Amino acid sequence: MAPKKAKRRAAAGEGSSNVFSMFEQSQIQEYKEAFTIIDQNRDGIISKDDLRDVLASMGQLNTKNEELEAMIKEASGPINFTVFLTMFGEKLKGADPEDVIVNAFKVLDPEGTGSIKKEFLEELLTTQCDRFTKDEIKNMWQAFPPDVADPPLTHPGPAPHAAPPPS
Ligand SMILES: [Ca+2]
Repeated sequence: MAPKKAKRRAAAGEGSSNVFSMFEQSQIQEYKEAFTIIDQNRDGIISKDDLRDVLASMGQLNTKNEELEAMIKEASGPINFTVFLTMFGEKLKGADPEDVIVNAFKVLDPEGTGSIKKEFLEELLTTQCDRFTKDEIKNMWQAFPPDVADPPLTHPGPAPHAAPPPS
């Protein structure tokens, strides 16, 4: 972690310090949907309990407390939507993206198998809160094609295609 970097970011962001200005409206909508899925009790804050409930609702009942805490500790305070978006914004700017991606990955891979099943992700997205429609799922896989090999989605380390998004 690099608190100094975060401060510099805030200073450099003069005039564009609003995190919402970093994203397209459509991206914000997508993050909002993800946030709503994770915020199980709909109080506008993602807590450890929310994460645990998301996983429990998928039948993953044995997520370690430390793993949940590691996720929550990514933020400096309560994770409301703005903080959630800021976390993604900072990652997109290149600050510690690997750690965050790996941590997010671990939440979706609680057994530490090193892969996320396409079916698991689909089930999560279509059964929770603001459910994805079949079309939305289709669009998602078009945007982020799952590996056709088994296991479908893996984290082998920095991926060659992990280029920064065009700005
Ligand atoms: Ca909540």
